Amino acid sequence: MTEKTLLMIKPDAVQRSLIGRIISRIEEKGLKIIGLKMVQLTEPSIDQLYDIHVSKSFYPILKSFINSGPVIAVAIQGNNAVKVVRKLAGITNSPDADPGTIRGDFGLDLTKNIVHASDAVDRAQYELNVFFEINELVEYELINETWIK
Ligand code: 3AN
Repeated sequence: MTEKTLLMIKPDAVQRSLIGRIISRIEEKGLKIIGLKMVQLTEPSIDQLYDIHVSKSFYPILKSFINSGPVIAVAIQGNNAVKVVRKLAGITNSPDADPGTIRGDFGLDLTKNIVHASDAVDRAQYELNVFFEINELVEYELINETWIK
């Protein structure tokens, strides 16, 4: 089923010049990028993005890390996009993430774990709304779409 999801490239990956390599993995998989922007998130928007974590003990560290520099928001569409992008990202704790995944290949830390990926369709919609106006998500066809699904 076609879904939309959000991948956020975190400040560590931006500073380490990994933006292009991470976006390439999305494109290579056959997923479609329907929105893309660099943002320095405000503190209220970090709280909005991570509303389910604001009361957790690790939240101050997470918030300060996300606030430490710009991030890239990537809006993605494709078959089972939520699950597929989570698999491409790898599991949360980078040292445990499998080689071949973004975190497994590029990360060594739990907080500085390179990317965030939405974990459900409704959550993706919520998180996309943190970054994008509805009219900033672009409807278009890729010429190779019929070869992918
Ligand atoms: P994911 O991004 O894989 O869905 P979540 O939503 O459980 O992971 O956690 C959001 C972010 O919070 C993680 N990407 C990680 O940076 C941070 N985080 C999660 N658990 C911890 C923890 N126990 N200690 C420090 N940071 C954490």
